[in-house]
Order: sequence, then C-alpha cells, then structure tokens
Amino acid sequence: MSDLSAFPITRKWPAADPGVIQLYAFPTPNGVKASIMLEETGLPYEAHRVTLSDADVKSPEFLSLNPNNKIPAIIDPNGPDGAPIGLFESGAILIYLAEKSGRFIGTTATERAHIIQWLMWQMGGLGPMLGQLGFFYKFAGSQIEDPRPRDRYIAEARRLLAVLEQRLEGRDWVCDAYSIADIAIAPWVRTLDFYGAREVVGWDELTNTRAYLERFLARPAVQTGLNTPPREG
Ligand SMILES: N[C@@H](CCC(=O)N[C@@H](CS)C(=O)NCC(=O)O)C(=O)O
Repeated sequence: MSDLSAFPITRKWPAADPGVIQLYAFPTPNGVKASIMLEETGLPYEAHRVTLSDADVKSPEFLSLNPNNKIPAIIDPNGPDGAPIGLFESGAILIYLAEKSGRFIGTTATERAHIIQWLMWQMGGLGPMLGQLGFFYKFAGSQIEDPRPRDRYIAEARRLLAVLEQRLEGRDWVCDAYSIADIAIAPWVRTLDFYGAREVVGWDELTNTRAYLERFLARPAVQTGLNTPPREG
C-alpha cells in the first residue's frame, strides 16, 4: 500500500487510491495535456479538480507540490527507484509519463529529439503567446484602449500558427507519429475558438492546422481527457 502522507496536498485533495498516479488539474489547455496523456497511455490515475481560484492554486497544500501555483501537477507513487515523486510543469509531466510508459516520444534518438524540440516550441512560444492573446483579446486586457499589446499578440499568434501550418504540410502529426508534441500543441490550437480569436488569426487559411485539430479531437482518449477532471461537480 502506497503512503502519500508526506505530500501535504493529499490533505486537501485526499487520494481514494494512493497506489495510482494523482493528477491535480483543471480542464484548461495546460491541464488537459496531462489528462490526455494519462488517457492515451492507459496508466491508472485519479483526477482531482484544482480550480484556478486562489483558494485552490494558492493554498498551502497546493503550493507544497507546485510553488509556482499553476496546474497541472502530479504525484506518482511509483516513481523512479520505486519512491514517490511529485512533478509540476506540463512539459515535464509529459516527458515523464512518456518515459514511464515508453509511448509517444518516438522510437529513435532522432525522433525523440525532434519531439522534444516541438514540445519546447509549444512550452516557450505557442502556449505563452496564445495565453497573452486570450488575455488581451477576450479577457480583462480587452478593455485596454492602447491597441499595441493586442496587436502584438495577434501578430505573434499568426506568426506561430504559420510555422505550425507549414510544418503540417504533408503530415498528420507534428513529428513522424502522434506524440507528446501533439498532446501539448493541439489543445492550445483548440483554445482559439474559446477566445473567439479564430478570425483574427486567419483560421480559414490554416487548412493543415484545421485538419490536424479535427484529427486530434477525434481520438477517444482526447475526448475523455478534455473533460478530466470535470469543470463542475
Ligand atoms: N508553464 C506551466 C503553465 C501552467 C498554467 O499556466 N496553468 C494555468 C492554467 S492554464 C494556471 O494554473 N493558472 C492559475 C494561476 O495563474 O493562478 C505549465 O505548462 O504547466
């Protein structure tokens, strides 16, 4: 029987089954990367809803696992060397789960390097820039009269999406096969719809990207992962 009592987060979000991976998340573009990966690999896990409110992400219990107060985070009771391990940062979680399961990270060193390259492109570029686009286009920043921040993030989103569009020419997935790079990238592409920002980034011209998103959303593991943990309840 695994003992997770050394992790204070389990006091606020108790583990029903401490022997399986504990996921702390909310169904945002970063949160669903972890849940989709867990669904794709079939690794047993238990999902805990951690909302983006300060009462959750800034609680001492959550901060004990992620001092950066952001979802997703996980605890694997059967980490390397058999000891439990806690992890935050969605990219790190994807690499960890890929290595643990031996899936979605390529089969050669070259494939693996390219998959990590595109994962980092999402972590350092597409995610942060689309996140800022959402803030300045849909959320509180849309009230700001100065058009420069909004224009800057629209232009940056268009530039990054053009990179993706070109990469997808003649390909189903960003690398040779479906991988953690897709699990990181596609949820952010999907979020353009939620932001009401498709038109402003020239969505209609992004033929490859639109087909890519459809392929991704057709996967059963993606459909489950997108609603895990549920938003309400
Ligand atoms: N680089 C982090 C970003 C995570 C992130 O931005 N999470 C957001 C939700 S998508 C969050 O938890 N926000 C809560 C807050 O900022 O208080 C990752 O990829 O895990």
